[in-house]
Amino acid sequence: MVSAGIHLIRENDTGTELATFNFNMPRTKGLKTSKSLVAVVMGSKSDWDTMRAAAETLEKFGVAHEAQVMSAHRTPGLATQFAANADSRGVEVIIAAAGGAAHLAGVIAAHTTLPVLGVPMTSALNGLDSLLSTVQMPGGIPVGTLAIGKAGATNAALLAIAILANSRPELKKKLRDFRAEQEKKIREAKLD
Ligand code: RP5
Repeated sequence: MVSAGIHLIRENDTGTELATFNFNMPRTKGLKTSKSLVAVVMGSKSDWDTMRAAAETLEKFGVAHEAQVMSAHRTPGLATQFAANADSRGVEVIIAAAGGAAHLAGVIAAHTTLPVLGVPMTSALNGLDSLLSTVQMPGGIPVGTLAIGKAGATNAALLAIAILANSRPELKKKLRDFRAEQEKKIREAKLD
């Protein structure tokens, strides 16, 4: 039996902290719902510097989310239990980040039919090992794999938002507005 606690990384006035909460009472961000629609998980607290880009993007769009540390290798029971319960808790998309022999996204995907978006972390091999470990899933259990590092973290959140936006017109509008603003900045970019 796995402990009922989960580890959460959360932001407060004094910075980032790692805390443990009851598994059935996830901390959420975003005001639209008390449930997390997106769960961001990562293999180590050392991944948070990169993965906070995913949380910040979800925050910007007002999407309720949670962030937790769990490892396919170091806490296999926790990862399995988390994945098996995510759907019934109301989570709709899982973002899973890991580095090195990066099995977390694949293990999570093995235990849920929710869409799982994998983000390879930079590593001793510049993230190439993480990328291949995450992306090369044998046919049958998909992991949608994003770019290595911060770009992947940001895009994983944007892709999660795009998935949620299919059934949420207000979110689709925010996504279109975001794209329009991004395009405007690039069109107006001035070089020295
Ligand atoms: C992976 O090993 C983690 O996802 C992290 O990217 C990497 C290194 O972890 P630490 O040794 O920093 O905890 O499981």
